[in-house]
Amino acid sequence: MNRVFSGIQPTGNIHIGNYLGALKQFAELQNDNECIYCIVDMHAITVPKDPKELNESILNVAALYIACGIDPDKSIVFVQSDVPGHAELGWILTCSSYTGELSRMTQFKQKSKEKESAPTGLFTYPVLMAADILLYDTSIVPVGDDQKQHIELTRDLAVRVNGKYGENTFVVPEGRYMKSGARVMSLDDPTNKMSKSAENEYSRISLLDSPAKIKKSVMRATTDSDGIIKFDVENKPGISNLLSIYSAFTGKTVESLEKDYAGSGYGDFKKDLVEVVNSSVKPIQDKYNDIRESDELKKILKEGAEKANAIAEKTIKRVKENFGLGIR
Ligand code: AQP
Repeated sequence: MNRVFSGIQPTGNIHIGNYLGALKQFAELQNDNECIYCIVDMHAITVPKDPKELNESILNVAALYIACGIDPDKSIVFVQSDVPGHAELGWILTCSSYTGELSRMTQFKQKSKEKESAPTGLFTYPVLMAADILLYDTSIVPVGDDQKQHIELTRDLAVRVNGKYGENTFVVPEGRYMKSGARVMSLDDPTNKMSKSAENEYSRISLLDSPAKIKKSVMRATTDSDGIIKFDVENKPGISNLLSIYSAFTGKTVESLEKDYAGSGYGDFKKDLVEVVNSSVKPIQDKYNDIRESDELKKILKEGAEKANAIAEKTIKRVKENFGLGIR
C-alpha cells in the first residue's frame, strides 16, 4: 500500500477550489492506500491569526474532512501542532534549504508583495510543508496544482538530504493532481485562483455557503460579453472556469457541456450550475452539521494524533541518526 499525506490550512472557510483540487481526492484514495490527513495549523500562523478564530477553524476543517468522506477508521486525521515531529523535522530541513530557492517560491512572492518586511515563517513555510510530507515516508501527495512548486521543492530537499546523509533518510514523494478542478479560479477575477483569504466573499464558493449565497456568487461571476459557451482559458477565462467547475462536480466532459449548452445564454448555464453546486454541497453540509458539535470529533483528532506520532517518531529517530544528532 502506498502512503498518502496531505493537509489543508485552517485559514477560513474551505471553498470548492480546496474541495475539487484536493479534498475530493482524499476520500477517493483511502480505499487503496494508507492515508494520513492533517489540519496544518502551524502553517496558518505564518500570517497572524486571532487565537479563538483559529481554534474554531481547526475544528471546522476537521469536521469538513469527515463530511467530505474521510473515514477515520480508514485514514488518520489529526492536527499538525499535536505532533511535535513536524516542527523538529522542519528545522532539520531548514538547515538543508537555501534562501535562493525559497525566494523563488511564487506563493511567497505573492503573499509578501508590497510588504516592506514579511514574516520569516511565510518565507520558510514550504520547508515546513516538505517536513509534513517527508515525516510520514509519503509516496503520494494529493494537492491542487498551485502546490506543484512546493512539491518540487520537497522532492529536491529529499534527494539532496538522501545524497548527503544516506539514501534511506527520506522517501521521495510525488504530487497527485486532478484532471479537472486542479486549479479553480476566482469568480470575480478568473485570472487568479480561488482563495480563502481573498477580500471579496463572492470571489469564492465555500462548502458551507447557503443556497442563496451560492446563487448570488455564481450569477454575478465574471464572464465575457460574447455569450458563447466555449472553453478557451486565454480569451474566455470566466466561462472556462465555470465550465471546469461544472465538469468537476458532474464528471461530464467540458466538450459535452459545450455541446449541451450550444445556443444557450450564460444566464441559463449559470442557473444550472447553481443547481449542480447546491446539490453537491448539500450532503456535505448535512454531514458537517451532524459531526461539528459532537464529542466524536475531538476523539477522532486525539486518536489520529497518537497514530501519526507513532509513525513520526520513527522517522525522526532515523533522521537524527543519519544526521548524527543527539546522544548515541
Ligand atoms: N483555487 C484552487 N483550486 C484548486 N485547488 C486549490 N487549493 C487551494 N486553492 C485551490 C488546494 O487546496 C489545498 C489546501 O490549500 P491550503 O489551505 O493549504 O492553502 P492555499 O493553497 O493557500 O489555499 P487558499 O484557499 O488560497 O488559502 P489561503 O487564502 O489561506 O492561502 C491544497 O492542496 C491546494 O493546492
